[in-house]
Amino acid sequence: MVEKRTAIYTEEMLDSMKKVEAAREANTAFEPRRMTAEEKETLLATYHPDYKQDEFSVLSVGANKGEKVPHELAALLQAKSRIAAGDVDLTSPDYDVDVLIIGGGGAGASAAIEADNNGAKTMIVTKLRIGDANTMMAEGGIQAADKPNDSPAIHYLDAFGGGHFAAKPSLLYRLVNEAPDAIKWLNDLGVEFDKTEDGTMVTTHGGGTSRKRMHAAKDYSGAEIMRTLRDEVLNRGIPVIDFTAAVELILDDKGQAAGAVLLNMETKELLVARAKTVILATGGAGRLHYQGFPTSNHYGATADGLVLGYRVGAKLMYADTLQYHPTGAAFPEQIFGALVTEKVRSLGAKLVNKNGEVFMHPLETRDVSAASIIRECTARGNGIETSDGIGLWLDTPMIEKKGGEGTIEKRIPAMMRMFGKYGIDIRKEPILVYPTLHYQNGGLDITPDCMTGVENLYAAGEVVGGIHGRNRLMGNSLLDIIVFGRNAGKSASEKSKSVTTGTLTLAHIEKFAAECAAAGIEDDAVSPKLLPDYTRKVND
Ligand code: MEZ
Repeated sequence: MVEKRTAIYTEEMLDSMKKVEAAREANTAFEPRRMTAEEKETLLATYHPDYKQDEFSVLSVGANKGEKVPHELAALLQAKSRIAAGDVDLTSPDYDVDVLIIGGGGAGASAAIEADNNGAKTMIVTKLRIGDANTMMAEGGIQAADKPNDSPAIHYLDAFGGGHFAAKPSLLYRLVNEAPDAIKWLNDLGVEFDKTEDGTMVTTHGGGTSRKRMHAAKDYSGAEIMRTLRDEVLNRGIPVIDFTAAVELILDDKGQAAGAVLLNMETKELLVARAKTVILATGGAGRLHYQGFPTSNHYGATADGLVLGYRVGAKLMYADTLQYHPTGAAFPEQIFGALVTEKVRSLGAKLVNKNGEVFMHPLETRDVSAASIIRECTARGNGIETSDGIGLWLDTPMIEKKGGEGTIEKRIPAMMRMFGKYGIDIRKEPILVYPTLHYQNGGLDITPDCMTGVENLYAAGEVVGGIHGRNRLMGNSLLDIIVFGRNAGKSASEKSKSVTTGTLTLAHIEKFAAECAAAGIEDDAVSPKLLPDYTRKVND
């Protein structure tokens, strides 16, 4: 097999693959030990990107003044607005709704469905199209403790420990307790979860889970969930304004959130949406490429909601902690950084270094796994060079040795197709992986009812921080977008029934700019970023 692949692999790769093949039988049977708590702490402090102090800036203004966030995020949080208050006429809004939802991913769609159920006049605005979101990219599954040997309490303990005991207890409590109902809700809406012939949901382990509670739709669970939610939103006739970004929140003269200034991404026209309540569901920040990492995120993941919320006074929680998914594709270059689902390891593939040695338990939590891979490639010199950097083997043929022929095609067909396009048959050959920027653990600080510190401003999904603490377990993100998306829709629509909106104002723009100037910030950068910039600079 290896000999046939000389066209795409380097000599070093081919030599190393021979060692991996030779060790496969023994490696499949080998049960690596788990690291001790002390070993994990030392490993993280030395190799995890969150611990590199020189990659962070201390904020000089705003609700989190004095706290550190990645340089790239600090620049956006403390940048100028894209607009001036006089650019729009706030007295004659283009849209007038009860609940304005900013973001068209899984959290935004779930919020819209529940707000609609509650009789609210609801509208989604999204800078790309509904479903262009990290939800769509999620692969391995969604957690819920709904099997007889499991319980929300056990789910809580797994997630709390995995997040370094830092999760906001009230949020995590809500996440795990409402998980079984979230699965039922999705199933009833039409999500095609993997089931056995008698209709029982198939569940697997993820890193850091003590029970098999990962529910999946093969390895495109997020796409299947997003398809279902999008259909439901559209079938209900909830208005969705595509290609329209929120560039500034609007407050009223009582300091309550009261709408947003929108930018038509095609015509560049500015529009005003007035709303009794606003839900931020703008997702993550992978396209900021913190520390130069590639990302598994969708094109629009540029931290917009953090910027919008921060500028009107909302507080962030744990904005200094990111998730680097241990297994991003490291080769070939066409899929550099793309997600290789953790389910590959759940099904039995182990991480193997260039000498064919298994160097860690495959289901350590993500931060520990990522740091372990980085150590193996850097300090230990056991990585394999690629055109874009370095990687290690994820020995996918082990899956069929363990689970039998056909397991890969049946359980992870999208992985098989993604690598197959480049001539790599993951049933027969291992694949090269390296950590990729996957998720922001931090974000807006909310109550269990999804309220931020700004009256009538709610948030749900990846834009929120604190649910998972300082590290998230696999499958708890698809879960949080459903649980907190639904809650945001219910809370914001209920609140909208008693809101009287005052006079609209954008006075916060000047106030924030004055604070920045007083702090000596003179950069001309504007935010939110909206889209990443991949244009080559002259001299590149
Ligand atoms: O929760 C996730 O991030 C997830 C399911 C990713 C994956 O590895 O598939």
